[in-house]
Amino acid sequence: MIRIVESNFIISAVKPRDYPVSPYWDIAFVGKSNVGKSSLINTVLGRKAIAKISSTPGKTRLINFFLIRFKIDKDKMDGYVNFIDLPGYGYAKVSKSARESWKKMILAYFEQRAQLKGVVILVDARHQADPKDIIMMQMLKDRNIPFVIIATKSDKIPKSKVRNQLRKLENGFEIGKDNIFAFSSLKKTGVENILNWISSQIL
Ligand SMILES: Nc1nc2c(ncn2[C@@H]2O[C@H](COP(=O)(O)OP(=O)(O)O)[C@@H](O)[C@H]2O)c(=O)[nH]1
Ligand SMILES: [Mg+2]
Repeated sequence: MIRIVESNFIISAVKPRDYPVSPYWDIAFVGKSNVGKSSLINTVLGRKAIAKISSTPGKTRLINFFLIRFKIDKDKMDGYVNFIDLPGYGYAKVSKSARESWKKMILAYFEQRAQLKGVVILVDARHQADPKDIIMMQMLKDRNIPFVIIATKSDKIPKSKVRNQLRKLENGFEIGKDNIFAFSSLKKTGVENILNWISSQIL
C-alpha cells in the first residue's frame, strides 16, 4: 500500500487549458456540498487544512489540483499522483445557470483529462442512495472511468449499524461490496481502504 509523505496545492482551474500539465495520474474526489470532501482529503493526506473546510457550502466552484508524493511499502523510491478536488453539487441555493456551468466544467474534466485514473464519490453514510449521486456515478460509468463510493461521517451512526447501512447503499447504487467503504474524518477510520483503492488504480 502507498504511504503519503508530502502534498502540495498546485493550482485551481476551470477550463481544460488551465489544468496543470503533469506526467502523473489523477485521482479525483466528488460529492454533494457539505458531504465531508475537504475533511476527507485533509485526513487522507494527514494535513489539517490543505483542502479548505468551507463554512459556506456550494461556494467552491473551481477544480483544485494537488500533487501528492508517496512511498510504496519498503520501496525506497518515491511515487507521485495528483489529487483533484472537484466542486460539490446538490446545493439547493445554486441557480440553474450555476448548475449548468458546474456540469460543463465537470464533464470537460472527465472527458478531456486523459490521465484521470479514478474518481472517489463521497456520500453520507447515514443516507440512502441519492439520485444526484447515482447520476454522478452514471456519468463515470458512461465514460468508463473507475470509481469507488466512500460513505463519510460513519461516526454518526452506531458501529453495529455501519455494515447494514453499507448494504443498503450497495443495493441503492447497484454496486458490489468492493466498491464501497465507510469512512470518518472525525475518527480517522477508513483511510487504508481509500489508499488501497487508489493504489489499485494507479500502480
Ligand atoms: N462527524 C463528522 N463530521 C464531519 C466529517 N467529515 C466532515 N464533517 C463535518 O461536515 C461539515 C462539512 O465538511 P467539509 O469537509 O467542509 O465538506 P465539503 O463541503 O464536502 O468539503 C464540516 O462541519 C465538517 O466538520 C466526519 O467524518 N464526521
Ligand atoms: Mg469542501
